[in-house]
Amino acid sequence: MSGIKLSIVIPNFNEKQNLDRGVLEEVNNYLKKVKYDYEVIISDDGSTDGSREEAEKFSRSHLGFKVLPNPHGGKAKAVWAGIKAAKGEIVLFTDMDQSTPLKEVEKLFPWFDQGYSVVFGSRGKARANFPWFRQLTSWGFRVIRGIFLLHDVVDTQCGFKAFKNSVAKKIFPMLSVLKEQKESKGWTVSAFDVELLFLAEKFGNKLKEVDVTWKDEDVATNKDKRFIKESTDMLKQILQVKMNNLKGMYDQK
Ligand SMILES: Nc1nc2c(ncn2[C@@H]2O[C@H](COP(=O)(O)OP(=O)(O)O)[C@@H](O)[C@H]2O)c(=O)[nH]1
Ligand SMILES: [Mg+2]
Repeated sequence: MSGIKLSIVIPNFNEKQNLDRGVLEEVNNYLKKVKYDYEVIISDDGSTDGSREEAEKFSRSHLGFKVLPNPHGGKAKAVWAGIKAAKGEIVLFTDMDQSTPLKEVEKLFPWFDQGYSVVFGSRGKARANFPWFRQLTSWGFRVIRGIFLLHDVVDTQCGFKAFKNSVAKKIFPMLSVLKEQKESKGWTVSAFDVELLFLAEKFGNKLKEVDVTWKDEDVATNKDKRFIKESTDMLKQILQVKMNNLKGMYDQK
Protein backbone atom coordinates (compact mmCIF):
# COMPACT_ATOMS: atom_id res chain seq x y z
CA MET A 1 0.00 0.00 0.00
CA SER A 2 1.19 3.48 -0.86
CA GLY A 3 -0.49 5.15 2.12
CA ILE A 4 -2.02 7.67 -0.27
CA LYS A 5 -5.70 8.18 0.42
CA LEU A 6 -6.66 10.38 -2.52
CA SER A 7 -5.36 10.64 -6.07
CA ILE A 8 -6.66 13.68 -7.92
CA VAL A 9 -6.51 13.35 -11.68
CA ILE A 10 -6.85 16.60 -13.62
CA PRO A 11 -6.89 16.28 -17.41
CA ASN A 12 -5.32 19.27 -19.11
CA PHE A 13 -5.87 20.38 -22.67
CA ASN A 14 -4.74 23.91 -23.49
CA GLU A 15 -5.78 25.33 -20.13
CA LYS A 16 -3.24 28.16 -20.01
CA GLN A 17 -5.90 30.73 -19.18
CA ASN A 18 -7.18 28.78 -16.20
CA LEU A 19 -3.63 28.06 -15.03
CA ASP A 20 -2.78 31.76 -15.23
CA ARG A 21 -5.80 32.48 -13.07
CA GLY A 22 -4.19 30.31 -10.38
CA VAL A 23 -6.26 27.13 -10.32
CA LEU A 24 -3.32 24.99 -9.20
CA GLU A 25 -2.59 27.35 -6.30
CA GLU A 26 -6.24 26.99 -5.33
CA VAL A 27 -5.96 23.21 -5.38
CA ASN A 28 -2.71 23.31 -3.41
CA ASN A 29 -4.08 25.75 -0.83
CA TYR A 30 -6.89 23.37 -0.08
CA LEU A 31 -4.68 20.27 0.03
CA LYS A 32 -2.17 21.89 2.40
CA LYS A 33 -4.87 21.75 5.05
CA VAL A 34 -5.94 18.11 4.72
CA LYS A 35 -4.69 15.48 7.14
CA TYR A 36 -4.17 12.59 4.73
CA ASP A 37 -1.67 11.78 1.98
CA TYR A 38 -2.62 12.74 -1.56
CA GLU A 39 -1.21 13.07 -5.04
CA VAL A 40 -2.25 15.36 -7.88
CA ILE A 41 -1.75 13.95 -11.36
CA ILE A 42 -2.11 16.49 -14.13
CA SER A 43 -2.65 14.36 -17.19
CA ASP A 44 -1.77 16.48 -20.19
CA ASP A 45 -3.69 15.79 -23.37
CA GLY A 46 -1.18 17.00 -25.95
CA SER A 47 -1.48 20.70 -25.07
CA THR A 48 0.09 23.16 -27.47
CA ASP A 49 -0.43 26.43 -25.57
CA GLY A 50 2.37 26.12 -23.02
CA SER A 51 0.04 24.91 -20.28
CA ARG A 52 1.87 21.60 -19.91
CA GLU A 53 5.16 23.44 -19.32
CA GLU A 54 3.44 25.74 -16.85
CA ALA A 55 1.97 22.80 -14.95
CA GLU A 56 5.39 21.10 -14.95
CA LYS A 57 6.97 24.20 -13.48
CA PHE A 58 4.32 24.29 -10.75
CA SER A 59 4.83 20.59 -10.03
CA ARG A 60 8.56 20.98 -9.55
CA SER A 61 7.99 23.34 -6.64
CA HIS A 62 4.91 21.70 -5.11
CA LEU A 63 5.16 18.35 -3.40
CA GLY A 64 2.59 15.80 -4.45
CA PHE A 65 2.00 17.31 -7.91
CA LYS A 66 3.13 15.70 -11.14
CA VAL A 67 2.46 16.01 -14.84
CA LEU A 68 1.96 13.10 -17.21
CA PRO A 69 2.46 14.00 -20.85
CA ASN A 70 0.24 12.23 -23.41
CA PRO A 71 -0.51 12.63 -27.11
CA HIS A 72 -3.86 14.33 -27.76
CA GLY A 73 -6.64 11.79 -27.41
CA GLY A 74 -9.57 13.59 -25.76
CA LYS A 75 -10.62 13.84 -22.15
CA ALA A 76 -11.40 10.16 -21.52
CA LYS A 77 -7.94 9.03 -22.64
CA ALA A 78 -6.21 11.68 -20.58
CA VAL A 79 -8.23 10.74 -17.49
CA TRP A 80 -7.48 7.06 -18.03
CA ALA A 81 -3.73 7.72 -18.33
CA GLY A 82 -3.95 9.49 -14.98
CA ILE A 83 -5.96 6.73 -13.35
CA LYS A 84 -3.48 4.08 -14.50
CA ALA A 85 -0.77 5.96 -12.63
CA ALA A 86 -2.89 6.66 -9.54
CA LYS A 87 -1.81 5.05 -6.26
CA GLY A 88 -4.48 6.41 -3.94
CA GLU A 89 -7.22 4.36 -2.32
CA ILE A 90 -9.74 6.73 -3.91
CA VAL A 91 -9.29 8.31 -7.32
CA LEU A 92 -11.09 11.56 -8.14
CA PHE A 93 -11.13 13.15 -11.54
CA THR A 94 -11.95 16.82 -11.80
CA ASP A 95 -11.73 19.57 -14.44
CA MET A 96 -8.97 22.15 -14.57
CA ASP A 97 -11.40 25.08 -14.41
CA GLN A 98 -12.34 24.01 -10.84
CA SER A 99 -15.99 24.87 -11.46
CA THR A 100 -16.54 22.37 -8.68
CA PRO A 101 -13.90 23.32 -6.10
CA LEU A 102 -11.79 20.46 -4.79
CA LYS A 103 -13.14 21.04 -1.28
CA GLU A 104 -16.36 19.36 -2.42
CA VAL A 105 -14.57 16.01 -2.21
CA GLU A 106 -15.43 16.12 1.50
CA LYS A 107 -19.05 15.48 0.53
CA LEU A 108 -18.04 12.33 -1.39
CA PHE A 109 -15.75 10.65 1.15
CA PRO A 110 -18.36 9.48 3.70
CA TRP A 111 -20.19 7.37 1.11
CA PHE A 112 -17.15 5.19 0.49
CA ASP A 113 -17.38 4.08 4.13
CA GLN A 114 -20.97 3.05 3.52
CA GLY A 115 -20.10 0.54 0.80
CA TYR A 116 -20.38 2.75 -2.28
CA SER A 117 -17.52 2.43 -4.74
CA VAL A 118 -18.48 5.14 -7.24
CA VAL A 119 -19.44 8.49 -5.74
CA PHE A 120 -19.98 11.34 -8.15
CA GLY A 121 -20.91 14.98 -8.11
CA SER A 122 -24.21 16.31 -9.35
CA ARG A 123 -24.74 19.90 -10.39
CA GLY A 124 -28.44 19.73 -9.62
CA LYS A 125 -30.96 21.19 -11.96
CA ALA A 126 -30.27 24.91 -11.82
CA ARG A 127 -26.66 25.81 -12.52
CA ALA A 128 -25.09 29.12 -11.68
CA ASN A 129 -23.46 30.89 -14.64
CA PHE A 130 -25.01 28.46 -17.07
CA PRO A 131 -26.39 30.11 -20.22
CA TRP A 132 -29.97 29.29 -21.18
CA PHE A 133 -29.02 27.32 -24.29
CA ARG A 134 -26.85 25.01 -22.22
CA GLN A 135 -29.67 24.65 -19.67
CA LEU A 136 -31.92 23.60 -22.51
CA THR A 137 -29.55 21.13 -24.19
CA SER A 138 -28.60 19.59 -20.88
CA TRP A 139 -32.28 19.19 -19.96
CA GLY A 140 -33.02 17.52 -23.31
CA PHE A 141 -30.00 15.32 -22.93
CA ARG A 142 -31.05 14.26 -19.43
CA VAL A 143 -34.63 13.41 -20.42
CA ILE A 144 -33.62 11.29 -23.38
CA ARG A 145 -30.77 9.57 -21.60
CA GLY A 146 -33.04 8.71 -18.68
CA ILE A 147 -35.37 6.86 -21.03
CA PHE A 148 -32.59 4.56 -22.15
CA LEU A 149 -30.01 4.33 -19.40
CA LEU A 150 -29.30 5.23 -15.78
CA HIS A 151 -32.88 6.19 -14.96
CA ASP A 152 -32.13 7.27 -11.41
CA VAL A 153 -29.20 9.53 -12.18
CA VAL A 154 -29.91 13.26 -12.51
CA ASP A 155 -26.53 14.45 -13.77
CA THR A 156 -24.14 12.09 -15.51
CA GLN A 157 -21.93 14.86 -16.93
CA CYS A 158 -20.50 16.57 -13.89
CA GLY A 159 -16.71 16.47 -14.21
CA PHE A 160 -16.21 15.50 -10.58
CA LYS A 161 -16.26 11.75 -10.02
CA ALA A 162 -14.57 9.52 -7.48
CA PHE A 163 -13.97 5.78 -7.56
CA LYS A 164 -12.37 3.14 -5.46
CA ASN A 165 -9.02 2.72 -7.20
CA SER A 166 -9.58 -0.91 -8.19
CA VAL A 167 -13.03 -0.14 -9.60
CA ALA A 168 -11.73 2.71 -11.78
CA LYS A 169 -8.93 0.49 -13.08
CA LYS A 170 -11.41 -2.26 -13.94
CA ILE A 171 -14.14 -0.16 -15.58
CA PHE A 172 -12.17 2.42 -17.61
CA PRO A 173 -10.57 -0.07 -20.03
CA MET A 174 -14.06 -1.18 -21.09
CA LEU A 175 -14.96 2.27 -22.44
CA SER A 176 -15.61 2.31 -26.19
CA VAL A 177 -13.74 5.61 -26.68
CA LEU A 178 -10.60 4.05 -25.29
CA LYS A 179 -10.74 1.22 -27.77
CA GLU A 180 -10.86 3.56 -30.78
CA GLN A 181 -7.54 3.80 -32.54
CA LYS A 182 -8.12 6.95 -34.54
CA GLU A 183 -6.36 10.18 -33.60
CA SER A 184 -8.48 12.91 -32.05
CA LYS A 185 -8.26 16.48 -33.21
CA GLY A 186 -9.23 19.61 -31.31
CA TRP A 187 -11.68 19.56 -28.46
CA THR A 188 -13.53 16.31 -28.16
CA VAL A 189 -16.06 15.59 -25.49
CA SER A 190 -17.91 12.36 -25.53
CA ALA A 191 -20.53 10.57 -23.55
CA PHE A 192 -17.84 8.59 -21.77
CA ASP A 193 -19.35 9.60 -18.44
CA VAL A 194 -22.60 7.86 -19.37
CA GLU A 195 -20.85 4.67 -20.43
CA LEU A 196 -18.62 4.82 -17.37
CA LEU A 197 -21.51 5.01 -14.90
CA PHE A 198 -23.50 2.47 -16.87
CA LEU A 199 -20.64 -0.06 -16.79
CA ALA A 200 -19.88 0.59 -13.14
CA GLU A 201 -23.49 -0.19 -12.27
CA LYS A 202 -23.69 -3.16 -14.61
CA PHE A 203 -20.72 -4.77 -12.90
CA GLY A 204 -22.31 -4.60 -9.50
CA ASN A 205 -20.87 -1.43 -7.99
CA LYS A 206 -22.96 0.76 -5.75
CA LEU A 207 -23.27 4.26 -7.22
CA LYS A 208 -24.01 7.39 -5.22
CA GLU A 209 -24.84 10.78 -6.74
CA VAL A 210 -24.07 13.68 -4.41
CA ASP A 211 -24.97 17.35 -4.88
CA VAL A 212 -21.88 19.52 -5.16
CA THR A 213 -21.32 23.21 -5.71
CA TRP A 214 -20.89 24.04 -9.35
CA LYS A 215 -20.35 27.50 -10.73
CA ASP A 216 -18.90 28.03 -14.19
CA GLU A 217 -15.41 29.33 -13.43
CA ASP A 218 -13.99 28.63 -16.85
CA VAL A 219 -12.09 31.64 -18.18
CA ALA A 220 -10.82 29.87 -21.29
CA THR A 221 -11.86 31.51 -24.54
CA ASN A 222 -10.28 28.86 -26.78
CA LYS A 223 -12.91 26.20 -26.28
CA ASP A 224 -14.93 26.11 -29.43
CA LYS A 225 -17.83 24.12 -28.13
CA ARG A 226 -20.61 23.48 -30.53
CA PHE A 227 -23.35 22.52 -28.15
CA ILE A 228 -25.85 21.30 -30.72
CA LYS A 229 -23.33 19.03 -32.43
CA GLU A 230 -21.99 17.83 -29.10
CA SER A 231 -25.48 17.06 -27.86
CA THR A 232 -26.43 15.09 -30.96
CA ASP A 233 -23.12 13.21 -30.76
CA MET A 234 -23.89 12.37 -27.15
CA LEU A 235 -27.33 11.10 -28.06
CA LYS A 236 -25.81 8.83 -30.69
CA GLN A 237 -23.44 7.50 -28.10
CA ILE A 238 -26.20 6.85 -25.58
CA LEU A 239 -27.98 4.73 -28.19
CA GLN A 240 -24.67 3.05 -28.96
CA VAL A 241 -24.15 2.07 -25.32
CA LYS A 242 -27.70 0.71 -25.18
CA MET A 243 -27.11 -1.29 -28.37
CA ASN A 244 -23.71 -2.55 -27.26
CA ASN A 245 -25.30 -3.82 -24.09
CA LEU A 246 -28.19 -5.52 -25.87
CA LYS A 247 -25.70 -7.20 -28.20
CA GLY A 248 -23.78 -8.49 -25.18
CA MET A 249 -20.62 -6.58 -26.05
CA TYR A 250 -19.89 -5.72 -22.44
CA ASP A 251 -20.42 -9.22 -21.15
CA GLN A 252 -17.25 -10.77 -19.87
CA LYS A 253 -16.24 -14.09 -21.27
N1 LIG B 1 -13.38 19.38 -23.78
C1 LIG B 1 -12.20 18.76 -23.71
N2 LIG B 1 -11.58 18.72 -22.53
C2 LIG B 1 -10.40 18.07 -22.45
C3 LIG B 1 -9.83 17.42 -23.57
N3 LIG B 1 -8.71 16.81 -23.14
C4 LIG B 1 -8.58 17.10 -21.85
N4 LIG B 1 -9.58 17.88 -21.41
C5 LIG B 1 -9.76 18.39 -20.05
O1 LIG B 1 -10.97 17.90 -19.54
C6 LIG B 1 -11.59 18.90 -18.75
C7 LIG B 1 -12.88 19.31 -19.43
O2 LIG B 1 -13.42 20.35 -18.73
P1 LIG B 1 -14.21 21.57 -19.34
O3 LIG B 1 -13.58 22.04 -20.59
O4 LIG B 1 -14.31 22.55 -18.22
O5 LIG B 1 -15.60 20.87 -19.69
P2 LIG B 1 -17.09 21.33 -19.46
O6 LIG B 1 -17.12 22.30 -18.33
O7 LIG B 1 -17.79 20.06 -19.20
O8 LIG B 1 -17.49 21.94 -20.75
C8 LIG B 1 -10.62 20.05 -18.64
O9 LIG B 1 -9.77 19.87 -17.53
C9 LIG B 1 -9.87 19.92 -19.95
O10 LIG B 1 -8.59 20.53 -19.94
C10 LIG B 1 -10.49 17.48 -24.82
O11 LIG B 1 -10.03 16.94 -25.84
N5 LIG B 1 -11.67 18.17 -24.84
MG1 LIG C 1 -15.92 23.34 -17.22
